[in-house]
Amino acid sequence: MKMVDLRSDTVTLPTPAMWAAIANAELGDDVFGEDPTVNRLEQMAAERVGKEAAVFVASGTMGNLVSLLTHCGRGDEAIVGDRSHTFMFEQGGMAALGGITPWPIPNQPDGTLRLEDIQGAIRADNPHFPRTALVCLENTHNMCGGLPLTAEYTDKVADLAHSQGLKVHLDGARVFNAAAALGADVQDLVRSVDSVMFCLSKGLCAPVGSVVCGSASFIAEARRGRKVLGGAMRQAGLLAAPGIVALEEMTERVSEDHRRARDLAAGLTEIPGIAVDPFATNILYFRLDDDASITQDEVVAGLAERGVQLMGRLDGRFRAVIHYWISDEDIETAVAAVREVMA
Ligand code: TLP
Repeated sequence: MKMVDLRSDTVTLPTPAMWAAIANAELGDDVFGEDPTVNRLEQMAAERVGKEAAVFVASGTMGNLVSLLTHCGRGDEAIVGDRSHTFMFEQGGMAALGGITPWPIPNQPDGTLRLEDIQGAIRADNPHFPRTALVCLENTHNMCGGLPLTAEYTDKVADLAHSQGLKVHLDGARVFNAAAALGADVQDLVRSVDSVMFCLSKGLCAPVGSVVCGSASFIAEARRGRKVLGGAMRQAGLLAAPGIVALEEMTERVSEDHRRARDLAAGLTEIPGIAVDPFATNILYFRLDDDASITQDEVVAGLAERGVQLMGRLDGRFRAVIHYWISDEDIETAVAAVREVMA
């Protein structure tokens, strides 16, 4: 049985163009700075988001950690959303490996942090307190409906942070989805942040890797962070080559995924007992009505039996993520499967 895998856009396999790029990649030792394919990817990535420089890293988690280690010293504090990936799903790496204290403040349902909450979390200069060094944002926001943050909102946060001597890091794992959903230029979405990490291996369909972008001096320091984490790879052009295809061919097409997410939402909304959360990109959350006579686990298992995989979140929601390998027919299969399970 063909599985319709809606668990995540991380499950995407390379496209034929990516396989060809892997087979033909020109390679060298990237630790000597001699892998031409990695160098090209880094240059393209920096230009694409409008920053001076970029460094290729193994994963989004590594990219966020390298960025945090670069912005913050031991004992510094980083203001993060309480539903952010960095806070919830990265093993507390900033604290465990960097001695950085996270200060989680509430993510609003749209993924934003209130400016008043950020202001309230910035520490006074007092020897009792850690020093606040950084504010982290996430765009699109994974746990908050996959919703995008606008350039104007990001600018406001950056103005506030910069006025108090703090830096801003953006977890832009899916920032190209944000750009497509808002009809915005990705450069505007990241223009005011000091660093941005984006993933090649999610909606952009590459098999491995993320990129951290920022000023030349920031990236030079981030390379040291990547090295100490064991993330400096050798002939990494094998991995960078499909990343180049991702940047060249895949950033615009994510709006097709968003259209399929709307189709899925339209189908699910018709099914009694299902409520769909607000959404705008390739991530769609839905939930069972409060009086449902079926459990979350039963729904997930029933769908799997019908060839549809998705995630049941701890908070009772279901998450379906649309990606390159999901077709219109797959959306129909998914809607039909949910209808059957709910019946
Ligand atoms: N998110 C994954 C899982 O960790 C849940 C997913 O399936 O959505 N930032 C954001 C916003 C992310 O969603 C993720 C991955 C990461 C960072 C980490 O990226 P990787 O998995 O490459 O380390």
